[in-house]
Amino acid sequence: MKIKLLSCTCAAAMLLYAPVSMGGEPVIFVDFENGSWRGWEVDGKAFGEAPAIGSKDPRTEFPGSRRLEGWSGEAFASSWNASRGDGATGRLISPEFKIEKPLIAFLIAGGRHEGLQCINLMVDDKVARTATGENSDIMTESSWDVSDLKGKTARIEVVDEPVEGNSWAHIGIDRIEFRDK
Ligand SMILES: [Ca+2]
Repeated sequence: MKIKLLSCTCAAAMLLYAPVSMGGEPVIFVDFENGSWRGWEVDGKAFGEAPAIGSKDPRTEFPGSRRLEGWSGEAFASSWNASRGDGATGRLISPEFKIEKPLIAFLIAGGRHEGLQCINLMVDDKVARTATGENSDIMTESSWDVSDLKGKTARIEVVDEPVEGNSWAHIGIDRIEFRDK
């Protein structure tokens, strides 16, 4: 009887604890680990037929022995094009989602070209948040506070548009997730 009571107490405690724990965990929106653009709309040639996979993918190698680094897992989005380099352009458009958590975090690398080489949060077909790389090929984490957009339907666009001179005209993105903090 004592044991039974104990197990009931534990079960009750877990039931109370579990929703809090799960509610606080980051939700991965996309990490590209399935190796496809499934669910995403892909325009142009820059991002290729599928996400880049691993350090041997030609989309990690830039002139002057520079390499893309810092992605999460194996696969990631890179607009450096193996044959056209910085000259290729294109856009990745995510499926729609509802904003439920106050932060959207992601890994980003590439050029600092506002509106041209960027990741955008689109709400009501307008750019609600945007971010660029820092002229670096090392992916670093960035995030948007979207607490004021809770309940809105949104999508994410990863943009590679022409840049004069083709300097730093590429972007890398990985692991977009929704977080509480
Ligand atoms: Ca990844």
